[in-house]
Amino acid sequence: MLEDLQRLNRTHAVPGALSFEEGFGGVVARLGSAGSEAVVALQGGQVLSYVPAGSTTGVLWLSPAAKLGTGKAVRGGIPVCWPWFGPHAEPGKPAHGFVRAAPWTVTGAAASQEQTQLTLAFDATAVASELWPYQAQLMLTVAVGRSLKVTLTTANAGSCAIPLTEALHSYFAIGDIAEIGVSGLEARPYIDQLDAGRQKRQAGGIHFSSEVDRIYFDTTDTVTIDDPSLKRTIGVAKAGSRSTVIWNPWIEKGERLGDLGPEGYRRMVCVETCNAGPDIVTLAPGERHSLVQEIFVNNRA
Ligand code: TA6
Repeated sequence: MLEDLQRLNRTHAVPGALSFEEGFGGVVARLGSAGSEAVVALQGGQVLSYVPAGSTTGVLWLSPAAKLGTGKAVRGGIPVCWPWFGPHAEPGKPAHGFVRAAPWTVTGAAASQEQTQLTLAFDATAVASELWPYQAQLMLTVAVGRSLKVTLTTANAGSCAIPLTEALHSYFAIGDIAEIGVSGLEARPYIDQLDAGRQKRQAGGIHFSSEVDRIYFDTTDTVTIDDPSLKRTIGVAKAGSRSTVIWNPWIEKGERLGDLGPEGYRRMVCVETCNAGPDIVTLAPGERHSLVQEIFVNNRA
């Protein structure tokens, strides 16, 4: 690992803006700009933390059991779900695709007055055909500054059209799930994953008193988390996305997952920028598509 770190810092480090270090048992990039800071794991291209300037509390929730190199995705931060969202119809294929626990490569870094940017890549041109019979190049750009902007770009490098579902599966840190409200999806249709996939329509804002697992579709809306106990709102804007998933496991599933920590379900909510459910992206040969999530935080006095 030391050699990797030395090579990465020699090749891509930007003094005062980007460096590579050991973290959570693996290699992570630490990037900052104007008082904001993010940590990104090379495993999975996964943003693990984001602390905006002026905040003391991180915006992203991370499991207390977070550890890289276990062969499993780290719970928390922003897992990359690609090239399919959720469970796969074929047995043996991993839920949420096959890149969120895989090694990614650093391909670029840049720093300006306004932001610091890191680019990672995953070569999906030689995946075992029984797992995924297509060819693509995947790029992830993380830009930290006044906001955190994550862009996942898929380029079809093969000769067949690629059907794609995907997500930036973001876990947000909150004071108490029972006190927050999520707005921006009023009157939108959604698939209720906890009610046999029945299609329903959102009435008013979203509040939590049990497990919630919903794919809102046909929506390009910005979603806002209002957190009275942490005295802040978190805005989740997006582009290249027609679906948003809202998820909290609540008590029973939270305990079953086993890596949320004591009462962990109370401290997190997922607002996921996706193309999922009926919102399938079909990428023609040579075509590229970007899924973008931008996170803003407003702290109240
Ligand atoms: O995005 C919500 C969801 O699909 C839930 O159904 C739950 O499975 C969650 O993702 C976490 O999935 P994971 O495979 O990371 O445990």
